[in-house]
Amino acid sequence: MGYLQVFTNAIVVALMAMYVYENQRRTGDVLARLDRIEKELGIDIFSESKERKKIHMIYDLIEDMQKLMSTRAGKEELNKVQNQQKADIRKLVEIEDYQIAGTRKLADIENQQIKNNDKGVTYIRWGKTQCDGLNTETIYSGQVGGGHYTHSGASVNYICLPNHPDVAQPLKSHDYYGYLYGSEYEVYDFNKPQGIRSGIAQHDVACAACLAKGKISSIMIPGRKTCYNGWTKEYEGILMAGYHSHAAASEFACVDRDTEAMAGGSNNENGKLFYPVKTVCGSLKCPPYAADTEVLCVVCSK
Ligand SMILES: [Ca+2]
Repeated sequence: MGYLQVFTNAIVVALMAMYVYENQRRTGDVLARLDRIEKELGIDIFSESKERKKIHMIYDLIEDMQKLMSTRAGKEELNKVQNQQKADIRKLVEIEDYQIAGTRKLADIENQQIKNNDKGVTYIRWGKTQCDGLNTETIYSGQVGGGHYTHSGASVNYICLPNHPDVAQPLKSHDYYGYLYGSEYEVYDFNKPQGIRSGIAQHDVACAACLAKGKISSIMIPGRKTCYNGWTKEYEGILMAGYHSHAAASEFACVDRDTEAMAGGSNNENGKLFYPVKTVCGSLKCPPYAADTEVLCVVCSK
Protein backbone atom coordinates (compact mmCIF):
# COMPACT_ATOMS: atom_id res chain seq x y z
CA MET A 1 0.00 0.00 0.00
CA GLY A 2 1.43 3.35 -1.03
CA TYR A 3 2.11 6.12 1.47
CA LEU A 4 -0.47 8.35 -0.13
CA GLN A 5 -3.17 5.68 0.08
CA VAL A 6 -2.42 4.95 3.74
CA PHE A 7 -2.39 8.64 4.47
CA THR A 8 -5.73 9.10 2.70
CA ASN A 9 -7.27 6.14 4.58
CA ALA A 10 -6.14 7.61 7.86
CA ILE A 11 -7.75 10.93 7.03
CA VAL A 12 -11.00 9.20 6.00
CA VAL A 13 -11.14 7.21 9.24
CA ALA A 14 -10.46 10.28 11.32
CA LEU A 15 -13.11 12.32 9.51
CA MET A 16 -15.64 9.53 9.86
CA ALA A 17 -14.94 9.29 13.58
CA MET A 18 -15.50 13.02 13.97
CA TYR A 19 -18.63 12.72 11.93
CA VAL A 20 -19.93 9.94 14.18
CA TYR A 21 -19.56 11.90 17.40
CA GLU A 22 -20.61 15.29 16.13
CA ASN A 23 -23.58 14.37 13.96
CA GLN A 24 -25.07 11.39 15.62
CA ARG A 25 -27.52 13.31 17.75
CA ARG A 26 -28.41 15.82 15.05
CA THR A 27 -29.09 13.15 12.43
CA GLY A 28 -31.19 11.18 14.89
CA ASP A 29 -33.15 14.34 15.68
CA VAL A 30 -33.78 15.03 12.02
CA LEU A 31 -35.15 11.55 11.45
CA ALA A 32 -37.36 11.79 14.55
CA ARG A 33 -38.71 15.13 13.41
CA LEU A 34 -39.46 13.77 9.95
CA ASP A 35 -41.38 10.89 11.44
CA ARG A 36 -43.32 13.23 13.75
CA ILE A 37 -44.25 15.62 10.93
CA GLU A 38 -45.44 12.71 8.78
CA LYS A 39 -47.56 11.34 11.64
CA GLU A 40 -49.08 14.72 12.44
CA LEU A 41 -49.95 15.36 8.78
CA GLY A 42 -50.99 11.75 8.18
CA ILE A 43 -49.00 11.62 4.94
CA ASP A 44 -45.73 10.11 3.76
CA ILE A 45 -44.11 13.19 2.12
CA PHE A 46 -40.46 12.14 2.36
CA SER A 47 -40.70 8.45 1.67
CA GLU A 48 -39.54 8.73 -1.91
CA SER A 49 -37.25 11.70 -1.56
CA LYS A 50 -33.56 11.36 -2.30
CA GLU A 51 -32.78 13.44 0.76
CA ARG A 52 -34.48 10.96 3.03
CA LYS A 53 -32.60 8.05 1.50
CA LYS A 54 -29.34 9.92 1.90
CA ILE A 55 -30.08 10.70 5.53
CA HIS A 56 -30.86 7.03 6.22
CA MET A 57 -27.72 5.89 4.49
CA ILE A 58 -25.59 8.29 6.53
CA TYR A 59 -27.34 7.22 9.69
CA ASP A 60 -26.69 3.53 8.92
CA LEU A 61 -23.08 4.32 8.18
CA ILE A 62 -22.71 6.19 11.44
CA GLU A 63 -24.21 3.24 13.30
CA ASP A 64 -21.71 0.91 11.64
CA MET A 65 -18.86 3.25 12.55
CA GLN A 66 -20.09 3.44 16.12
CA LYS A 67 -20.10 -0.37 16.38
CA LEU A 68 -16.64 -0.58 14.87
CA MET A 69 -15.21 2.13 17.13
CA SER A 70 -16.76 0.58 20.25
CA THR A 71 -14.96 -2.72 19.67
CA ARG A 72 -11.40 -3.38 20.80
CA ALA A 73 -10.44 -4.54 17.31
CA GLY A 74 -11.76 -1.29 15.84
CA LYS A 75 -9.74 0.82 18.26
CA GLU A 76 -6.63 -1.23 17.57
CA GLU A 77 -7.19 -0.81 13.86
CA LEU A 78 -7.49 2.94 14.31
CA ASN A 79 -4.30 3.02 16.41
CA LYS A 80 -2.50 0.99 13.76
CA VAL A 81 -3.59 3.40 11.05
CA GLN A 82 -2.56 6.37 13.18
CA ASN A 83 0.88 4.84 13.89
CA GLN A 84 1.32 4.02 10.24
CA GLN A 85 0.37 7.59 9.44
CA LYS A 86 3.07 8.93 11.79
CA ALA A 87 5.67 6.61 10.23
CA ASP A 88 4.60 7.70 6.77
CA ILE A 89 4.95 11.37 7.68
CA ARG A 90 8.45 10.71 9.04
CA LYS A 91 9.32 8.89 5.83
CA LEU A 92 7.96 11.75 3.74
CA VAL A 93 10.11 14.24 5.68
CA GLU A 94 13.14 12.04 5.07
CA ILE A 95 12.38 11.87 1.36
CA GLU A 96 11.99 15.64 1.23
CA ASP A 97 15.38 16.05 2.97
CA TYR A 98 16.97 13.73 0.40
CA GLN A 99 15.36 15.71 -2.41
CA ILE A 100 16.67 19.01 -1.01
CA ALA A 101 20.18 17.55 -0.60
CA GLY A 102 20.01 16.12 -4.15
CA THR A 103 18.92 19.46 -5.59
CA ARG A 104 21.84 21.20 -3.84
CA LYS A 105 24.29 18.58 -5.14
CA LEU A 106 22.95 19.01 -8.69
CA ALA A 107 23.35 22.80 -8.44
CA ASP A 108 26.96 22.31 -7.24
CA ILE A 109 27.71 20.02 -10.19
CA GLU A 110 26.15 22.49 -12.65
CA ASN A 111 28.19 25.36 -11.20
CA GLN A 112 31.35 23.28 -11.43
CA GLN A 113 30.56 22.43 -15.07
CA ILE A 114 30.11 26.13 -15.88
CA LYS A 115 33.47 26.88 -14.25
CA ASN A 116 35.13 23.96 -16.08
CA ASN A 117 33.78 25.22 -19.40
CA ASP A 118 35.77 28.41 -18.88
CA LYS A 119 38.91 26.43 -18.21
CA GLY A 120 40.76 24.25 -20.64
CA VAL A 121 44.03 23.22 -22.21
CA THR A 122 46.35 25.51 -24.18
CA TYR A 123 48.46 24.91 -27.27
CA ILE A 124 50.17 26.98 -29.96
CA ARG A 125 48.81 26.96 -33.48
CA TRP A 126 51.81 27.53 -35.74
CA GLY A 127 51.25 29.33 -39.03
CA LYS A 128 47.86 30.96 -38.20
CA THR A 129 46.76 34.18 -36.57
CA GLN A 130 43.60 32.74 -34.99
CA CYS A 131 42.34 29.54 -33.38
CA ASP A 132 39.20 28.00 -34.83
CA GLY A 133 38.77 24.67 -33.06
CA LEU A 134 35.34 23.80 -31.72
CA ASN A 135 34.82 25.80 -28.49
CA THR A 136 38.41 27.05 -28.73
CA GLU A 137 39.28 30.68 -28.17
CA THR A 138 42.28 32.70 -29.29
CA ILE A 139 44.26 33.83 -26.25
CA TYR A 140 46.50 35.98 -28.42
CA SER A 141 47.83 36.31 -31.95
CA GLY A 142 51.51 36.61 -32.48
CA GLN A 143 54.66 36.07 -34.50
CA VAL A 144 57.02 33.16 -34.19
CA GLY A 145 60.41 33.88 -32.66
CA GLY A 146 63.53 31.84 -32.00
CA GLY A 147 67.32 31.68 -32.26
CA HIS A 148 69.31 32.34 -35.42
CA TYR A 149 69.75 29.38 -37.77
CA THR A 150 73.50 30.03 -38.09
CA HIS A 151 74.22 30.14 -34.35
CA SER A 152 75.43 26.81 -33.00
CA GLY A 153 74.30 27.69 -29.51
CA ALA A 154 70.91 29.10 -30.55
CA SER A 155 67.82 28.16 -28.62
CA VAL A 156 66.13 25.15 -30.13
CA ASN A 157 62.48 26.00 -29.78
CA TYR A 158 60.00 28.11 -31.67
CA ILE A 159 58.12 30.54 -29.44
CA CYS A 160 54.91 32.44 -30.11
CA LEU A 161 55.45 36.12 -29.29
CA PRO A 162 52.26 38.16 -28.71
CA ASN A 163 51.59 41.11 -30.99
CA HIS A 164 51.09 43.38 -27.97
CA PRO A 165 54.12 42.91 -25.72
CA ASP A 166 54.52 44.88 -22.52
CA VAL A 167 57.15 47.61 -22.48
CA ALA A 168 60.69 46.27 -21.83
CA GLN A 169 63.82 48.12 -20.68
CA PRO A 170 66.98 48.40 -22.85
CA LEU A 171 70.09 46.30 -22.09
CA LYS A 172 73.73 47.43 -22.13
CA SER A 173 75.69 47.12 -25.36
CA HIS A 174 77.31 43.72 -25.06
CA ASP A 175 76.98 40.28 -26.65
CA TYR A 176 76.69 38.15 -23.52
CA TYR A 177 73.15 37.33 -24.34
CA GLY A 178 70.97 34.75 -25.96
CA TYR A 179 69.42 36.16 -29.12
CA LEU A 180 65.80 36.31 -30.12
CA TYR A 181 64.95 36.63 -33.80
CA GLY A 182 61.79 36.42 -35.78
CA SER A 183 61.10 33.53 -38.13
CA GLU A 184 60.46 32.86 -41.78
CA TYR A 185 58.95 30.23 -44.00
CA GLU A 186 61.60 28.62 -46.20
CA VAL A 187 58.97 27.11 -48.42
CA TYR A 188 59.51 27.49 -52.15
CA ASP A 189 57.84 25.92 -55.13
CA PHE A 190 60.60 23.26 -55.32
CA ASN A 191 60.12 22.07 -51.72
CA LYS A 192 56.45 22.95 -51.16
CA PRO A 193 54.10 20.22 -49.91
CA GLN A 194 50.80 20.00 -51.77
CA GLY A 195 48.14 22.34 -50.43
CA ILE A 196 50.59 24.88 -49.00
CA ARG A 197 50.16 28.26 -50.65
CA SER A 198 52.78 29.52 -53.11
CA GLY A 199 54.86 32.60 -52.49
CA ILE A 200 55.23 32.34 -48.73
CA ALA A 201 59.02 31.99 -48.76
CA GLN A 202 60.72 34.64 -46.59
CA HIS A 203 57.38 35.69 -45.13
CA ASP A 204 57.41 35.97 -41.35
CA VAL A 205 55.52 33.20 -39.61
CA ALA A 206 52.31 33.95 -37.68
CA CYS A 207 51.11 32.00 -34.66
CA ALA A 208 48.23 31.95 -32.19
CA ALA A 209 47.93 30.81 -28.59
CA CYS A 210 44.74 28.80 -28.18
CA LEU A 211 42.55 27.69 -25.29
CA ALA A 212 40.49 24.58 -25.95
CA LYS A 213 37.74 25.14 -23.38
CA GLY A 214 36.38 22.26 -21.31
CA LYS A 215 39.38 20.08 -22.29
CA ILE A 216 42.22 18.87 -20.11
CA SER A 217 44.63 17.38 -22.65
CA SER A 218 46.09 18.26 -26.02
CA ILE A 219 48.49 16.31 -28.20
CA MET A 220 50.28 16.91 -31.49
CA ILE A 221 50.25 13.70 -33.50
CA PRO A 222 52.84 13.54 -36.31
CA GLY A 223 52.01 11.36 -39.32
CA ARG A 224 48.22 11.80 -39.13
CA LYS A 225 45.65 14.35 -40.17
CA THR A 226 42.85 12.82 -38.11
CA CYS A 227 42.51 12.33 -34.38
CA TYR A 228 41.95 9.01 -32.66
CA ASN A 229 38.50 8.18 -31.32
CA GLY A 230 37.39 10.35 -28.43
CA TRP A 231 39.63 13.28 -29.42
CA THR A 232 38.63 16.54 -31.07
CA LYS A 233 40.68 18.00 -33.91
CA GLU A 234 41.99 21.48 -33.22
CA TYR A 235 43.87 21.90 -36.51
CA GLU A 236 45.85 19.89 -39.01
CA GLY A 237 48.96 20.76 -40.93
CA ILE A 238 52.41 19.84 -42.15
CA LEU A 239 55.35 19.01 -39.94
CA MET A 240 58.14 21.56 -40.30
CA ALA A 241 61.55 22.06 -38.68
CA GLY A 242 64.89 23.79 -39.25
CA TYR A 243 67.17 22.90 -42.17
CA HIS A 244 68.96 19.61 -41.56
CA SER A 245 72.53 20.95 -41.92
CA HIS A 246 72.26 24.36 -40.36
CA ALA A 247 74.41 25.06 -37.32
CA ALA A 248 71.44 25.69 -35.03
CA ALA A 249 69.33 22.85 -33.78
CA SER A 250 65.59 23.16 -34.15
CA GLU A 251 62.43 21.30 -33.26
CA PHE A 252 59.45 19.86 -35.06
CA ALA A 253 56.36 22.02 -35.23
CA CYS A 254 52.94 21.31 -36.71
CA VAL A 255 52.36 24.25 -39.09
CA ASP A 256 48.82 24.83 -40.32
CA ARG A 257 48.52 23.84 -43.95
CA ASP A 258 46.61 27.04 -44.65
CA THR A 259 49.63 29.16 -43.76
CA GLU A 260 49.42 32.80 -42.73
CA ALA A 261 52.24 35.33 -42.49
CA MET A 262 52.79 38.57 -40.66
CA ALA A 263 51.76 41.63 -42.67
CA GLY A 264 54.76 43.47 -44.19
CA GLY A 265 57.16 40.64 -43.36
CA SER A 266 58.12 39.44 -46.84
CA ASN A 267 61.76 40.63 -46.74
CA ASN A 268 64.45 37.97 -46.43
CA GLU A 269 65.82 38.68 -42.94
CA ASN A 270 66.15 35.10 -41.69
CA GLY A 271 66.28 34.19 -38.01
CA LYS A 272 64.50 31.01 -36.96
CA LEU A 273 63.45 29.10 -40.07
CA PHE A 274 60.71 26.68 -41.08
CA TYR A 275 61.38 23.98 -43.67
CA PRO A 276 58.96 21.21 -44.62
CA VAL A 277 60.05 17.85 -43.16
CA LYS A 278 60.75 14.88 -45.47
CA THR A 279 60.82 11.20 -44.45
CA VAL A 280 64.03 9.14 -44.63
CA CYS A 281 63.42 5.39 -44.40
CA GLY A 282 65.72 3.05 -42.51
CA SER A 283 65.44 3.40 -38.80
CA LEU A 284 62.14 5.06 -39.76
CA LYS A 285 59.99 2.07 -40.58
CA CYS A 286 58.58 2.05 -44.12
CA PRO A 287 55.95 0.80 -44.20
CA PRO A 288 53.95 2.11 -42.48
CA TYR A 289 55.77 5.29 -43.57
CA ALA A 290 56.97 5.91 -47.10
CA ALA A 291 60.25 7.36 -48.32
CA ASP A 292 60.57 10.99 -49.30
CA THR A 293 57.10 12.10 -48.31
CA GLU A 294 55.77 15.04 -46.41
CA VAL A 295 54.77 14.38 -42.78
CA LEU A 296 51.22 15.18 -41.85
CA CYS A 297 50.30 16.36 -38.38
CA VAL A 298 47.23 17.10 -36.32
CA VAL A 299 46.66 18.69 -32.95
CA CYS A 300 43.88 17.04 -30.92
CA SER A 301 42.24 17.83 -27.61
CA LYS A 302 40.19 15.86 -25.10
CA1 LIG B 1 60.86 37.93 -43.73
